[in-house]
Amino acid sequence: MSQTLAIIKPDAVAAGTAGKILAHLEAAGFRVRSLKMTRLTADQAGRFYAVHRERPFYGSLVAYMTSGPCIPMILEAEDAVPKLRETIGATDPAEAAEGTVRKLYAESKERNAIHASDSPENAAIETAFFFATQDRIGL
Ligand code: FUP
Repeated sequence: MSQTLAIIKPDAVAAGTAGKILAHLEAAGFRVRSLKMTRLTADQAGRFYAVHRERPFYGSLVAYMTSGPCIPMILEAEDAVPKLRETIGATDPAEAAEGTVRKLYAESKERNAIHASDSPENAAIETAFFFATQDRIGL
């Protein structure tokens, strides 16, 4: 078993679809190992998406990610990182496969309902970003 980090983003929390997304992830075979609701500060969102700092959408992305609460969680499954990327679908819901979380619940390429780590290395970094050691269940 392996773990990855997901975030149900502010658009989905505001739309009231967080529970449906959680049920979708569990039905897809993921176990929730830790979960909380938090509202990111601009500093936190900026650091989380630092890789995109030079991109034109960076300011807008940080504003969106701080616009309301989000739900970071640790998910566990076999090959959790690639499995979750497949389950959530492409960044832009217009390009996401049928039945994926983003196809079903995302509003737009920016307001796209969910984040998932893109590598085991980033999963470890992003998990530590949100969860203290004692809250990382099953590690
Ligand atoms: P993903 O790994 O699918 O979340 O996508 P990226 O790491 O490429 O992008 C991170 C976030 O930046 C996306 F979830 C939404 C935002 N983004 C935009 O708003 N516009 C873009 O053109 C690309 C990404």
